[in-house]
Amino acid sequence: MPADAPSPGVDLPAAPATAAELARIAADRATGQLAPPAPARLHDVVPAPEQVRPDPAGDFTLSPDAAIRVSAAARDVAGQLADWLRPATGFPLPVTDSAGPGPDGPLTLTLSSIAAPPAGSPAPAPPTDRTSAAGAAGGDVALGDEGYRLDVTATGVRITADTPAGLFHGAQTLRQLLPAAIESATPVAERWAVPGGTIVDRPRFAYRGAMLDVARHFFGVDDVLRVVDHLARYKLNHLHLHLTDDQGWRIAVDSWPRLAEVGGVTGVGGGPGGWYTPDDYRRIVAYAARRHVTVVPEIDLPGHTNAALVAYPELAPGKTAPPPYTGTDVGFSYVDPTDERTYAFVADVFGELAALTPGPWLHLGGDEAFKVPAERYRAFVERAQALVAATGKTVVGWHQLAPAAHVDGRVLQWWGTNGDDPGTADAVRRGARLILSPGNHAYLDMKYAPDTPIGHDWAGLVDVRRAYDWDPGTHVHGVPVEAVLGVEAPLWTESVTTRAEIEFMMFPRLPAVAELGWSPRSTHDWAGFRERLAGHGPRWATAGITFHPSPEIPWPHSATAGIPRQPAHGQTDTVA
Ligand code: TNX
Repeated sequence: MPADAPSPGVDLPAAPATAAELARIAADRATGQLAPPAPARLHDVVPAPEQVRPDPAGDFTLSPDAAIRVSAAARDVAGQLADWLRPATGFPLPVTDSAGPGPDGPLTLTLSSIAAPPAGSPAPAPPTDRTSAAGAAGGDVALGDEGYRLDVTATGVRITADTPAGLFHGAQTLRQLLPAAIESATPVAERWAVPGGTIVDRPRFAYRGAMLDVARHFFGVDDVLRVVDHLARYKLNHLHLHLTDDQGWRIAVDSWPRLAEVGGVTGVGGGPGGWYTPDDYRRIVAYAARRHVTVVPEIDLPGHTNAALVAYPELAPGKTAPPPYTGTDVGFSYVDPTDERTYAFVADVFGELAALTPGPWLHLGGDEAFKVPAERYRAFVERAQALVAATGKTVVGWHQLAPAAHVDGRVLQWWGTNGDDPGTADAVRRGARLILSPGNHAYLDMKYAPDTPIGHDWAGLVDVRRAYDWDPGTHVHGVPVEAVLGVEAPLWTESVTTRAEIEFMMFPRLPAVAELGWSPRSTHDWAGFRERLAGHGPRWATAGITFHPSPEIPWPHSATAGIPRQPAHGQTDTVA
């Protein structure tokens, strides 16, 4: 089979009754049909690391008496690593202080926050340079805020980084280098081998995120925490929560209590809705922070505000409450830009949100306010930007904010489908930075294929190749890579109602976008990516993560006959 031919994938049900059923069946079939995975190779990591130097003589096997030895600053990451490894191995994996007495034997995992090569180990040869001049200089690179170095030798594994975030990313890489059975929640008899060699790794972009729309359909705290775990696996470091929209207001605001109490009880399709209390929100923020993920809360203004108007008719242009909205149209609602009460509301809401949010960003929306004339819109968002800036946070907004005056640090989230966008390029010239979320590549709510049972197709179909094959550094004409803060994959939830459906739309596209955000451009290679990604299917299946068994990916499988398939991107659906 040529490298790019569609692979016989995992069986899909002929006619799924519901999307939830499809997701469940996909997960079951994936578990049943995936062949025992091949051992991980050092190059198999997603997102692709900056430098990889395999050393077959350095393979390491984790044994029952292994301990994780750490410096004080690395304790929390070590605790999380132990939590990932204990269930499947059944090993105790004590976390011990590297400064104190204790075993320093061959079966020790060491996390250290000091960027130095392992004591007593031979100086490693320069890693293969897959990317940059840094590698050619001998792998002696500054690891920065999020980078790490992973050394696997026959006698141990060491992760070094300058920061806990770097150690955490290194620990996630180590997790991927163990057999897929490491994802099991119960002990498995397995040889816990890690391929030998050295990885030196740093992100290409500082901002790597995903968005969850909790407004169209509400998702409880536990669902959000699980999404944080998904992000963290792939080194994404921002979770954007779309907290408000026409169909529901999802965050309690003390000074305007009806927003949640009245505006929060609806959702698309007439569901019960829901909202986060300040403690719920703090729980999400704290859980994310421990995984080095920053929460970016969005209050969408001036449009997408029907739920707020139901709660507070004084904010409505006609001063009468509209009926609650549970459909999926956009662009009809807006807060009254001519009333001073509206600006008090904006200041109060962002003031409370800023106080709850340790991260630097507040997202003020700005999209699809079709009923507000251009000049009024501009004046409104300029005041709203100033009110956000007055909280001490940095303004983020959809790229419709582009015509407004620049405020210090302003970031625009670009969701266009055509990179020819002079208005956005002009805003960048005036100082804005961009988060890239092109609808026809990064939108996780687009269907994979015509028969995907949930999702939209207004931006086209987004299969895995389309999610992967674009370059955030050159995507918008006239925007230099230096102005690109990073990438984000948004998941709008008009048609997404369950945790399984969230995962079905995220996997396997989320890792594709994650790789664009993290990996150096020189590693970009669809043929290699689909091979590396294939090995993650058994991991997700073992972890109970629902995924779309995309026919573009050569999943390990045992059954090859009689499997209905969809055409891969640019391919026919015949088997070579
Ligand atoms: C456009 S993308 C929207 C959302 C919808 C989405 C559906 C953006 C900033 N606005 O209101 O949910 O399309 O794909």
